[in-house]
Amino acid sequence: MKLGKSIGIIIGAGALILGSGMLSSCSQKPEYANEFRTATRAFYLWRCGMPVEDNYNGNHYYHDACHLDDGYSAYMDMDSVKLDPRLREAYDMGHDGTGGWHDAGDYGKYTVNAGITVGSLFYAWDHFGDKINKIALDLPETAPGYPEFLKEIKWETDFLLKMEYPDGTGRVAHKLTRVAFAPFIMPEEDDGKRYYTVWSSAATADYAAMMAMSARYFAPYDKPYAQKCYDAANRSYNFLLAHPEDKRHIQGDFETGAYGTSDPDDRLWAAAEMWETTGNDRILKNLEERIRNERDIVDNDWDWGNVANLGVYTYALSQREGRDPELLAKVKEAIIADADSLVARAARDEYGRAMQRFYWGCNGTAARQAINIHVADMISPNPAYKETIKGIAKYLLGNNVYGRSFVTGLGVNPPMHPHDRRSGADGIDDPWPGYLVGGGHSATDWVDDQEDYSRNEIAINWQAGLVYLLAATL
Ligand code: 9MR
Ligand code: 9MR
Ligand code: ZN
Repeated sequence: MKLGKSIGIIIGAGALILGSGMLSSCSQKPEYANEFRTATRAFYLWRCGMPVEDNYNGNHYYHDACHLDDGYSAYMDMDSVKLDPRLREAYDMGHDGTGGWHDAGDYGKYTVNAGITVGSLFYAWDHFGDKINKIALDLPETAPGYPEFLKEIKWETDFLLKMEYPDGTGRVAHKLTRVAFAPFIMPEEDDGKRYYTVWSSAATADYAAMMAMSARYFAPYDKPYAQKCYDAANRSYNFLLAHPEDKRHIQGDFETGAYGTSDPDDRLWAAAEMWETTGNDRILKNLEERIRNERDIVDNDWDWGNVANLGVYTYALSQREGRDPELLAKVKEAIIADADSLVARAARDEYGRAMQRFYWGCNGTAARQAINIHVADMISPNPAYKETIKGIAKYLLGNNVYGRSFVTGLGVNPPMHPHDRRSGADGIDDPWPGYLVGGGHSATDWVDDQEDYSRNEIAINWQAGLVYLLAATL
C-alpha cells in the first residue's frame, strides 16, 4: 500500500496550524526557552557514529565519530543466547548498525528504550511544533529540508531502520551492545565488539509504532523516506499479527541493559500508530479490543515498560472517524480523571511534584507526566493543567528538597557528577550539558555521585520526558 491521501490531509492541516502560529511573532522569550534548547541539543550530543561538539558555559565539549564498527550478527538467530566463543566467531557477520543515540551514560543502543523516547519526542512535535520551530537548535545539517527538531529524531530513525532483520521478516533486534559495559572512556575509544541481540516482540512492536509515526511526521518534508518508514512499519506489524506470542528478550551472555518487558502495551501502541497512519478499520477494531482489555486505560506512573499511554492518547486525539463512541468517551474521561489526580497530588506536594513514588529513573517519569496532563488540557482546557506542568519544571530545575537542579548545566546548583561516560572521561570538570539525572529511590536519598548509576545516570527516555515538559512550558 502507498501512503494514502488521508495522511496527506492530516499533515496538511498540521502544517496550516503551524504556519499561522509562526505569523504571530512573539517578542518575549518564553521562560524556559534556553532550557528547552539545551535539553533538546543533549540528544544531538548523544549521537553515535559522528563527531559532536558544543560550547557551553566556557567549555568546549567534543568527541570523535564512534562505534563505526557497529555491529555483529552472531546472536541474531540464536534463541539460546549463551554462545561458545568459537561458535560466536564462526557465525559472526558485520552488518551496518551505525548512528542513532547512545542510550544513557553507557554507549549501548536499545530498541525498546528508543520506543518511548521517539514516541514522546514525536508527541512534543505534534503538540508544540509551532513553538518548537521558533527556537533555533543549531544542529548540523544531517537532514536537508527537515525542521530542526525532526532532523534530530531522524538521526535515530535512520539507525533504527538498521535494527530490523535484513531478511525481510520484519523482526527487530532487541538491542545492539557489547557483551559487558565499557569502562569510563570516550566513545571513540570504545572498540569492544558490539552485537545485535535476537529479536523480541516488544522491540518489534515499538519499531512498528515508531516507523508508523515517522511515516506521518516526515511525509511533508520527505515523501520517499516516509514511504520507506511506512513499509518498515507494515512489515513489522504484519509479522506481529502472524506471531501473537509474547517473545521476551533473554540476557544470556549479556550484562548490558535488559529492557525486558511484556508486549501487550507495545502491541497496543503499534496498532494505534498504524491505525492513525492508515485509517485501516481492521486495525482500529484490533486497537479498540486492546484498549478494552487494559486494566487501567491510563497509567500515570509510566516509563519504557508500559507504552500503552502513547497508543491511548493517539486514539483519543485522532481526527479520524469510525471509533466506538462509547469507548472514546470512556477513554477521554479516564484521561481527564488521571490528569486531575496528578494536579491534586501536585497541589498537596510541597514542591509541586505530581508523582508519588521514587525509584530508578523517577525524575524521567515526573517529567513525562506532563504528557498525561497536557493531553487532558487538549481535550478539556484547564489553567490548572498548565500551572501544574510549570510546577514540575520548577521542581526538576531546583525547587525540591535538595534545592538543586536535576539537569546538568541548567537551573539551581545542577549535578556535577552524573553517571555519564563522556562526562567522566573528557577531563572537563563540568559535565556535558542539558541532561536529566534519574533521581533518588526515596524522597531524600539522591546523591550527586558518578558511581551511583541507579540515582545519577542520564538516559534518553527520561530526557524525552524533559524535552516534552519544557516544550509544554514554551
Ligand atoms: O555504567 C552502567 C550503567 O550505564 C548501567 O545503567 C548500570 C546498570 O546496568 O550498570 C553500569 O555499569 C556497572 C556494571 O553494571 C557493574 N560494574 C560497574 C559498572 C559501572 O561502572
Ligand atoms: O531505566 C532503567 C530502569 O527502569 C531499570 O530499573 C534499570 C535496571 O534494569 O535499567 C534502567 O535502564 C538502564 C539500562 O538498563 C542501561 N542503560 C542505562 C539505563 C539507565 O540507567
Ligand atoms: Zn557511539
